[in-house]
Amino acid sequence: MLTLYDYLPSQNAYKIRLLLSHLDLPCQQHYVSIFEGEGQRDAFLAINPTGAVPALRLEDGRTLAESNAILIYLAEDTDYLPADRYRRATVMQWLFFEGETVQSTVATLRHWVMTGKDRKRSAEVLDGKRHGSLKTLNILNKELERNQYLGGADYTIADISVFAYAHRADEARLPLHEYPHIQRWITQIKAQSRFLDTVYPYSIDPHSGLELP
Ligand SMILES: N[C@@H](CCC(=O)N[C@@H](CS)C(=O)NCC(=O)O)C(=O)O
Repeated sequence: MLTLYDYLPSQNAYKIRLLLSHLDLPCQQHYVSIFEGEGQRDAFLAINPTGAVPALRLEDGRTLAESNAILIYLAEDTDYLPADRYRRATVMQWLFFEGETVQSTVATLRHWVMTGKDRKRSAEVLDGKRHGSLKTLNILNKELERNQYLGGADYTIADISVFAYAHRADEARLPLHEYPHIQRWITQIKAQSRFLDTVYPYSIDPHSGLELP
């Protein structure tokens, strides 16, 4: 069976849980207490050299890290990753956007706000993150005005990836309600078969107020 190295409040890990749910694939979970430094121990660094979740252990023992790489692996030969060369590249386009832009803006700001770390950051740093987050939401809103889903007419792992943090942007004190096309897209994703609605707040982990090691 597959093993997901997981931390429940992680929306990067939620991406994998959501795809596994759509695919109805069984998987065992191994929880990693990232704020207590468990990710930095040798045993986990052997699985993911960055020390971050999610990571996946395949049935044959090989391991894989980076949420978007795991999505690509699991989605191969399914409707969630198109075979067509151009359409596949547009899925990658949005996966790279997610990894580079969504994670460093909306996801980071949400983490800080939800764990109280925003109070330890300077106004200048917070303003920068907020500005970057609003720019990210604007890009997504415009794209979703043009297209039903990211890059086209079909729901793919590009949507799963970006959805993970984008649909929780209000938890970063961002005005998600001001983006009508993102709202429409969220509603459509929530209506997908075997959608997984369970999201965990950082507050379930008493250690989440610590800075990551
Ligand atoms: N780019 C990575 C980011 C993973 C990441 O930042 N994971 C967080 C939880 S959401 C983590 O485990 N952080 C612990 C650390 O970086 O030490 C991905 O997409 O998987």
